[in-house]
Amino acid sequence: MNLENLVSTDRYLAPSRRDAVLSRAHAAMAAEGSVTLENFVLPGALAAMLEEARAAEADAYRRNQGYSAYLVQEATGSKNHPTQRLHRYALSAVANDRLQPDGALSTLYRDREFIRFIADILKEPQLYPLGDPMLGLTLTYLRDGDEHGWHFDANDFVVSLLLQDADEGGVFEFAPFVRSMDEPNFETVEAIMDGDRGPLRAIRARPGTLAIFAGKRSLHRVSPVHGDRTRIIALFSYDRVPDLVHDESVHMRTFGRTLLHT
Ligand SMILES: O=C(O)CCC(=O)C(=O)O
Ligand SMILES: [Fe+2]
Repeated sequence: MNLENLVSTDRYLAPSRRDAVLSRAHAAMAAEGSVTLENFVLPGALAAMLEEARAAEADAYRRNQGYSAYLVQEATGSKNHPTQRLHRYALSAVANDRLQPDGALSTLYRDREFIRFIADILKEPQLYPLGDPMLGLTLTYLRDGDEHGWHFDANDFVVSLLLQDADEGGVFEFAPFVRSMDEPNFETVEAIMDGDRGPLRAIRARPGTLAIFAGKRSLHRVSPVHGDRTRIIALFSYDRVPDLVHDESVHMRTFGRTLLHT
């Protein structure tokens, strides 16, 4: 299995297209912190990925809990402060150690030309797949009534690939660059948490869309899913250094198990 069998190289990666794709991506990243590439994955590969995701679903770890949108060390203020509020995470997740190492998802995640393309979109000199056997490539499932509440990401960026959309809801909503690392802009964040939709953009992606999102500065969520069809998305993590492995506490929180107790 090589990249030509997995993604639309004609549209995105061919030498005649690549430069134009990258300039559009750079403009979108600068304006909104987000790039979406529709029909990135070819229909046959998408079907194979979805089959793999469905096969792993029974093994998914379910969470239904309130979390702060912020990291623990960012907490400040009193009870109703944006850093103290809890937002509902009702979702199930599968780690890459439950997926086939030679399957379509893992093959794409590790493909050098694909990683080079992502690095070029992000203007990063080098990116590497994680050494983490659980958190490099994960799948998230949102069923009827589930949601992925408001948060900022700890990582600078994430690459996602929607495999199946929900009947209703499951929309990715975000406030582009609502904060910087110097200016937390709590007033706007609080207004959004209280229901102000003014600063928000929404992406209702179609399956096969690749999205690259810089989520550290942009508050975001996945709105509640309704209906029989589960929203299934693959999340690819990369880092600037090779072989990154996250702490046990992150494995425990995301999958309810550690590397030693799988
Ligand atoms: O499911 C999505 O579209 C986004 C997921 C997300 O925000 C995250 O995993 O941090
Ligand atoms: Fe996120």
